[in-house]
Amino acid sequence: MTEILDGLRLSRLGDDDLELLLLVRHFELKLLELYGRGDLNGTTHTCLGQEYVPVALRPLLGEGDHVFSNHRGHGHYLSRFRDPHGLLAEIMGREGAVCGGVGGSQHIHRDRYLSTGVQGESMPVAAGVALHLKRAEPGAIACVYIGDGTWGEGAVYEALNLAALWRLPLLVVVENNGIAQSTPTTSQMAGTVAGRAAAFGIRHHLVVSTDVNDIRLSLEPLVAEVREGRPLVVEFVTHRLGPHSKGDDVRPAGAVQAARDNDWYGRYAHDHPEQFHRLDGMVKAQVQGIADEVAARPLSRREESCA
Ligand SMILES: Cc1ncc(C[n+]2csc(CCOP(=O)(O)OP(=O)(O)O)c2C)c(N)n1
Ligand SMILES: [Mg+2]
Repeated sequence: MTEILDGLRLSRLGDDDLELLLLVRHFELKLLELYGRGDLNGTTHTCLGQEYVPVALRPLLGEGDHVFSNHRGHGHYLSRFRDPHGLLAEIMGREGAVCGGVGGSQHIHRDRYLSTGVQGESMPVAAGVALHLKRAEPGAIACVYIGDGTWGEGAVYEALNLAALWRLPLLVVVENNGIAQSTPTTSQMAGTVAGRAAAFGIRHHLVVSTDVNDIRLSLEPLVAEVREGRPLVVEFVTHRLGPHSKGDDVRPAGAVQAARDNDWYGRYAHDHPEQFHRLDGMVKAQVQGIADEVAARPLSRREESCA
């Protein structure tokens, strides 16, 4: 999936959306910097290049909906809560951490948001929650983010089977960045995501655009139908701009260049320079301030409970 996504001009976003996109971008860049300096423990997977996916979905998901995220989940969390302080404190193990500092980058629980680093694990859980919502809170949905590589997990198919059979309000968002750690999708996936969804009679919608406004327009009616019990797989053709986690990028230079060419960040700067430059420096400085402030906090304590 290295071809150019869309050569079109990106439409202008409201300041609020652009600020959120930039927040996720600078948050992730800051994390790589902190890891590079040895200021963080454990691991992290950034969503650099993929920020627009949860930002586009943000207004389509309400507080009553559940979101299940994965190992590459910072953008999912920030799009839902706009809480860079709590997330960074969680990753740095500082006071004010969302889960008392025991979840780290990949395992966050807050209200109706849950992430896991175990690939595929969230699919049956999301299907179960969708069943509960269908019975107890009709109109609410469970949204689960998975990668292309996660389609190698059997649990995905058990969940799809029940979602179709029981007409569950389940929205599966696939961030197909063409690679799973170091394995290109073409080397591990027979057939297509669309074909696999079709095998269960589940609708599939392909998104190749990186234009947040366009994506929202196309998804709005489809998500409304999910609320009525029509499960849906939405597959984003996207690009992982950074390494799999921190320094482990084994892709050929051409693949990395294709990701850069498609990156919304440079394209938006080109298409809307005044707005971009007005907000980009501001958000970058905000993230720097947040990092300084959180790093100066005392260590989190285990008794700080998960929200
Ligand atoms: C069950 C399981 N197997 C292996 C891993 C190690 N692992 C973490 S991320 C990853 C690749 C995931 O690829 P994909 O689903 O395409 O998501 P992406 O990283 O590209 O966002 C692997 C193999 C894991 N976390 N869980
Ligand atoms: Mg992938």
